[in-house]
Amino acid sequence: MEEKQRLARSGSAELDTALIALRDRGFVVIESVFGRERIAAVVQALADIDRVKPLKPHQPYLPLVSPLTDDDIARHPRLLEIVRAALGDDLMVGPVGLHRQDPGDREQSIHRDRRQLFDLPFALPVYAIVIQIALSDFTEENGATELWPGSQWLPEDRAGDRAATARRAAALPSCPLTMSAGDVCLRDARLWHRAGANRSDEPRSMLVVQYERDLQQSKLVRFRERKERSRPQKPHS
Ligand SMILES: O=C(O)CCC(=O)C(=O)O
Repeated sequence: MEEKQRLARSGSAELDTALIALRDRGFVVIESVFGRERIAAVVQALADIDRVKPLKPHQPYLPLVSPLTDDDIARHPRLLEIVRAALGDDLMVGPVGLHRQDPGDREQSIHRDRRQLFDLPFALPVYAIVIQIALSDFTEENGATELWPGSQWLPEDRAGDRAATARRAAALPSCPLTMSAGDVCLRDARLWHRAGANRSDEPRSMLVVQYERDLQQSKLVRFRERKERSRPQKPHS
């Protein structure tokens, strides 16, 4: 109901479409968020960092240097509008990271970045969103991420049982996340996905940023308030 109200209020066709796709398929692609020059500046910055200290293909924390720390990367207004509409305003943002599939890299195992919050027979709304900023074109040949649309709603396998996830995923349709450099994918962090095998001779790279509802903090604050109210008053001596 809350989400329907948000959709009705938003008044922007792009926002409405994005929220519906994020809810139903678990991901949405926004095209051409970044122009060629902006992507080239990011790629150059990564090459400069790499010369000083070689970057790992999966590097969750990149150094805090411009343009990686610039407002448009982790807090782009078009992306933030969607993230806020889906997660609310009480947000936490993670570091900017790098995911690279190098030539010859095999596909990953199918996984979720975040688990369902509870072991219940139904799923709760999205609580974390992963933003993938394509630094190169994503093709089936160079290892585009493979996604299982709708899998964000599926119950959990036992912790870490990726073989069980693979068996279930084999019976369900998947699609390659093909996109151009400068496009951005926002996906529910519970969506099943994996990096594809890179059969090309060029690396396939993206920046990754994660947003999530600040669930932990709001719980602690409410608990503290309740405790303080019920604490018995000490008699004055
Ligand atoms: O590189 C990709 O396409 C996905 C990477 C990923 O899912 C991961 O490393 O957790």
